[in-house]
Amino acid sequence: MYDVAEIRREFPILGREVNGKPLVYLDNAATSQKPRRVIDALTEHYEQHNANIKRGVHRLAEESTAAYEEAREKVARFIGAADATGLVFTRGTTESINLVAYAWGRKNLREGDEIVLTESEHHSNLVPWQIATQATGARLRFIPVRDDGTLDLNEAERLIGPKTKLVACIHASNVLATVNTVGRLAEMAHENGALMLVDGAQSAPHLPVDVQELGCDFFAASGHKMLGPTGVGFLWGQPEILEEMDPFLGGGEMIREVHLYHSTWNDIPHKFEAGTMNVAQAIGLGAAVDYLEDLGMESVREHEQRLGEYAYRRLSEVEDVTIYGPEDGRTGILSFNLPEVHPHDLSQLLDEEGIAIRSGHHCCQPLIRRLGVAATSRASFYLYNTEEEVDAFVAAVTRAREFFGAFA
Ligand code: C6P
Repeated sequence: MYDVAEIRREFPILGREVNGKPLVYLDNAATSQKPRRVIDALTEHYEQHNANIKRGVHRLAEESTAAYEEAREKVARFIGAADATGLVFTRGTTESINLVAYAWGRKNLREGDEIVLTESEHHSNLVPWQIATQATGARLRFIPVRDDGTLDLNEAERLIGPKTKLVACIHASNVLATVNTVGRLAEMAHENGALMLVDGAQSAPHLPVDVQELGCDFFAASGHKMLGPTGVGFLWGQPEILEEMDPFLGGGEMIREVHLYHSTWNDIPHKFEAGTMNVAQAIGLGAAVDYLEDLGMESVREHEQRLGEYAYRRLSEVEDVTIYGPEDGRTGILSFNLPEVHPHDLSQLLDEEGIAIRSGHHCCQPLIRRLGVAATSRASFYLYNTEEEVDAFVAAVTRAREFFGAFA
């Protein structure tokens, strides 16, 4: 039984007030709040076990290393990986994609090769590929987004061909709330001998994910969006592909032997974990994954879908509102605009009522341009949000609409 009131009690921050009003936190696509269990895991690590990992043979080093490796196993299981050898801890989605763009891209891309992306990519799944293609002479192609916020798969069929070396796509959009059929794109990529990278920043926290079912070669996500601490995320890659890749960063622990003029590399995933990692944060992410698994990702998805549909319906009632993205199959994200209200002014006005939303281009400037606007307002829901919070949000938006409308 999914009990939101009980869930909310586990998130200390949800009990606070902002501007004298109960906090209504609707900026979950930017970062999620943290349950007591994750905060406790960090505290316990620092109070009881803290040591550098993979280096010492003393008790604390062994305990820290074991907890870190256990977190790796948990995250690998959470995304349906066959085992943890392909699971690399990073700082987050951005670093994970940069890792692939540098370590795989520089080795494998040549002039004439193509990387196929979509018009709806977050900057972190666009800029690294711009840098990689500029360095190698490969070029970028883009699958268009249709007016309803879904991908034009006919155009994808046309674009993905023998020159394609990699297809990279967001699983779920942080602006449009679309869930993309990345499994179909993976098939198209593989039919042409290309690899498939999935940006799971907005899917791993919200939907059941199985990398084997998706058929992708790389999957990237951020811990801080899925109840975990900031500073940690992961890249999962097919082990045999990771084996063939060059390292991304050089330094301690990613090596096997170091000589003055050359070095050899450690086994995966350690080859991609240079220097002291964010140990406590990885352990905290393990605790976050335990929490999500206890709730069940099917239940999380159902709750968010129900709440998202309710919010979509309620917000649609506001006069002249434009909501972006498809009507069906959405995640719990609502990007919208009101004719006389600048998104930043709306965010500020809502903040006065204790309601946190985001406004701007959401690090998706090409997509925002494609929508024909300069910015949008965005409310994003998570497993602890309620219908009462949706009502408070819609009431505040309605008041803002009337307030700004009076000056129009
Ligand atoms: N989107 C948002 O408010 P990092 O910063 O590495 O944890 O995640 C980057 C990222 C990559 N892909 C997608 C689809 C994302 O949504 C994000 C982060 C936040 O929408 C911050 S811009």
